[in-house]
Amino acid sequence: MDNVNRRDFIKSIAATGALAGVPAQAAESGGQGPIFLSTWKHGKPANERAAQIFSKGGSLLDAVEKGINVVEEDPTITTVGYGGLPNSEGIVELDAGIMDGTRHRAGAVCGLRDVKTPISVARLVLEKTTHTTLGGMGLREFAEKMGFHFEQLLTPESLKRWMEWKADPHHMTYWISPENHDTIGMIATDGKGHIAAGCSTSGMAWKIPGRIADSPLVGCGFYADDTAGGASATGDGDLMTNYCTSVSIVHLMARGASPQEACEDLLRNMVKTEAKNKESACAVIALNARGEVGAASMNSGMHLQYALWKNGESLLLDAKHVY
Ligand code: SD4
Repeated sequence: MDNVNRRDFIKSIAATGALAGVPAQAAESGGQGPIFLSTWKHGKPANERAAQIFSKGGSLLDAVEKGINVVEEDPTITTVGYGGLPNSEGIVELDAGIMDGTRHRAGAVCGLRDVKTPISVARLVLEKTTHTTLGGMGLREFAEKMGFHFEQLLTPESLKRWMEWKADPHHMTYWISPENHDTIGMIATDGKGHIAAGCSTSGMAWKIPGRIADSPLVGCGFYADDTAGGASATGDGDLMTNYCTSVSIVHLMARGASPQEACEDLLRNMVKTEAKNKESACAVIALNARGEVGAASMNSGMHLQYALWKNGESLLLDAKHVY
């Protein structure tokens, strides 16, 4: 049976219920192995850990969580977790979220202080509560109850950078415009039709305390749905939140777009609504259960590298820019 006929055949028996309980995309995937797709260079070790966890029998969510932990725990990465640059008061505030595309459920944490691994706290919001997103004092108490240790997240390097920023009389603030980026976003498929996604960030350096952007918001920084695929976003989250970036990409895929088409369409739509978005620092990645990958940045000023783990190979690739 050639590929097209095989797909039609699978669709037709799926429609009759003969494959009840098996996602149509799983049937179509041809049983390829797991795939891990992450943002930026640090996505490579994250994917490698995720693949290792999965190969040892961990779930897809375990893989995404533990993969993202690698980046969160690395003090040399100044945009995620421990060592992330702080807010304007010199306090590190972390955002993270994780979503299970099978249960269609997420867990997320906003502005978490003193815990190195916010994605793991988000995972427990998903697994241990009927809530989706926690923030404020209640989040701190939840993390404590779950056994997380509070520790100083500033490293000598991030403290030095904050003090330099603070001492500069002309320093940039978020009452004006943005600075750094490099969030970790990860999307995974098990090759059998299941999708999971996660995202973790320290947000924009020197942000106004309490600022929450796209990364911990379901449908903005991350989204996963077994029936269509998953997506994640990196860059100017204050802007992208207004476009519900990740869910918009997944909905485009649900209507038939490939992950690459969906990523590019989303970025083009942002420019259709507001021409100056062409200059913005926005980038997205997407994956469907057939193992097709998409990655794009808005313009050549934002050069997105993304990491792909597939068939035992761990690659770092350059995303296309739309403008
Ligand atoms: C934020 N979107 O807090 C995040 C930052 C980011 O790559 O993704 N940087 O706005």
